[in-house]
Amino acid sequence: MMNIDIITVLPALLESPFAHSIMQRAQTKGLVNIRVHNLRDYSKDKHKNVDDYQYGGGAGMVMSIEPFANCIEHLQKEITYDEIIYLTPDGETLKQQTANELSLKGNLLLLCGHYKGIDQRIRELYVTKEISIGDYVLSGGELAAAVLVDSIVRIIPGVLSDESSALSDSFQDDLLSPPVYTRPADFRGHKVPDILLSGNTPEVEKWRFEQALAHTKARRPDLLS
Ligand code: 6GU
Repeated sequence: MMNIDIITVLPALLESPFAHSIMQRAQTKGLVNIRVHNLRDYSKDKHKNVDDYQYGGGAGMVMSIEPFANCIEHLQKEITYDEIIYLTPDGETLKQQTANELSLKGNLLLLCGHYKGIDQRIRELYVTKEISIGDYVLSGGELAAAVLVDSIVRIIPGVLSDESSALSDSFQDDLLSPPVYTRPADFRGHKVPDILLSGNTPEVEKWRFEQALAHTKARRPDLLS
C-alpha cells in the first residue's frame, strides 16, 4: 500500500479533494493511505507560530524550519519516504511522466508552503524533489498538492476499474484524446459521426487515432515534435 503524507497549515483545504470518487475508492480499496498533517501541531512556539520575518528584510513572512523539521522527523520514525516533495512554482513542471513514476513509489511526503516561501534550509536538508503544476502563482501549495496526488493516485494499478482507461488518457502517448459521444445519436440535427455507429471496431480505432492526431496538431503541435 502506498502512503502519501501531506504537511500543511490549511488541512481543511485538503479534505474534500480526496473524499470523493476515484480518490475515495483508492483509499477504500486499501491501495493508498492519504494523511494530512497540521504543521501548527508541530510548532513549539507558545503562539503556535509557523512563520517569521525574513532575514535581510522585505515584505512577507517565511515559514520556519523548526515546525517542518519536527513534523518530518516525527513522521520518519514510522515511515521511510521515497521522495519528500516541496510544491513550489520554481520546481520542475508536473508532466504525466512524473505522475507515472511517482505512482510506482511506496511512500511520499508532500510539503505545502505559504507566504513568501519556506526557509531554504528545509529544501536543502529534507526535500528530494520540487514540483510546480504550471507557470502561474497560487497562494499556497495545497491546491497544487491536491492536483499532484490526484494525478498519481488515479493511475495506481487497481484504482481504475477499467484498467485500460488510464492508458488511453490524453498525454499518456503524447496525443490529446479524440472526441467522444453518447446517446442520443441525433441531438437537434447534430449527429454522432456515422463511423461510431458502424460497429466496425478496427475502423473506429483508426478514426479515433486520426482524430487524436488532427486534434493534437491543431492544439498542441509541441507534443508531436
Ligand atoms: Cl506547486 N505552488 C504555488 N504556490 N504556486 C504554484 C505552484 C505551486 N505550481 C504552480 N503555481
